[in-house]
Amino acid sequence: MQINKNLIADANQQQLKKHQNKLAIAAEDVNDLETVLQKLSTFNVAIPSWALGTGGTRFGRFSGGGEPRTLEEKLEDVGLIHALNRSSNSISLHIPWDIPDNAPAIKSLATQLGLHFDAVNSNTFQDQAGQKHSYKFGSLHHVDKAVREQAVAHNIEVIKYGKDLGSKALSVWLSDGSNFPGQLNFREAFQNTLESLQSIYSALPDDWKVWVEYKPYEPNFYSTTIADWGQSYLLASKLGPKASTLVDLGHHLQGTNIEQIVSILLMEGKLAGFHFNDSKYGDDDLTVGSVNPYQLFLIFNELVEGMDARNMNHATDIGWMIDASHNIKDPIEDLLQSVQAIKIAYAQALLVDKKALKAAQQNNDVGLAQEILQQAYRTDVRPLVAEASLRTGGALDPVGTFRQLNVRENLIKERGLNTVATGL
Ligand SMILES: [Mn+2]
Repeated sequence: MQINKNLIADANQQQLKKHQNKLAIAAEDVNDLETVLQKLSTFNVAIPSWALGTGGTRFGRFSGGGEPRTLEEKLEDVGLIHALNRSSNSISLHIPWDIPDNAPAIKSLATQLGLHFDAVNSNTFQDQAGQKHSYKFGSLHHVDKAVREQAVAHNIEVIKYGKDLGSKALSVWLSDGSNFPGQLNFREAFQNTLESLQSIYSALPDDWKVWVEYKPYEPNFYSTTIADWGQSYLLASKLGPKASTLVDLGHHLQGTNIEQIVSILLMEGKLAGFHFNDSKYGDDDLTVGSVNPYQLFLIFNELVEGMDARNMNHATDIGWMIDASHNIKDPIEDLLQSVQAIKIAYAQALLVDKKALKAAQQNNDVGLAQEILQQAYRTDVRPLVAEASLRTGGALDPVGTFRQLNVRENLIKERGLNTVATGL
């Protein structure tokens, strides 16, 4: 299913007058409106293939209707999201959940929908049917070389799938760790992981990157072999220039200052990219901006400041991706909300008066520094985000238009009520 562009234009027309009034008011507070709109127009966030079906927990899964049954239908769903927000022009595949059996056909469908392929993700946290060795006690860090070699071979196979589709990065998240004190020798586990990653690194094409993701706990509850940004950074540094650290917002202990981590990684040129989500307690994978939008803004403030300091292109020099999947919302609506929240935080960060903030910092004017940040955060930038979407052919209100056009009802008609997407 694809959305007829005229339907989006009609929906926009109904809201246009109100939007223009709001934009005129918002524009009064923005110094360089065109630059902000241009940056918002080019900003895209990749959609993970596993977020298009309803997520589950270990207690159960409640599938929604009209879920994509195949990789082709997942691409169609990303196409729907992109048609509505014009900010989701790529998909990140998870192997083996979404193996492209016919790469040229999949690639051509993506092109037709205006999409390309973001990083490919390997999976050595589950055993696959017919696999010789089990990952019960880990993969790249395993005490048995044969298991490590199998996990390395899987990652190299994932690179091959990615090459066929035009991806440029391999994203590695390991669940490797230990559940009980004494189970592991930490140094050996780290060294084994490094050696395995070195084998994968040497198989990377010249123009590829490898992104090393970290996570403090779960599924292992005593130690994780790549537990935090320090361990990821150490691995990425030892591997070489094609390796860097991937930050998933949900992969931190409560209270961690993620914006500071982002700032330092950017300074070192080692921030690969982002997995956006939100959380209240742990790796909750909630809709971006649903629990703590101020933290998201503070992170974007560091991202914009740090990228500008290195003359980086906001839209393309970092991998932006959503990594969320929840079990009670419509997945498309959830993803539309997430991308909107990201664009709102980005727009607010663009509005921060950086010169004034710098001066306040130099003068140790703590109160003024806070005022400057919160001035930007408390600005209603939604008309700016809407205008950027409008100018690129998207909907003024992607979530509202998704509902108004009965997209999910149409998907259910087409695919049926009891469909289940592959993945988590
Ligand atoms: Mn992640």
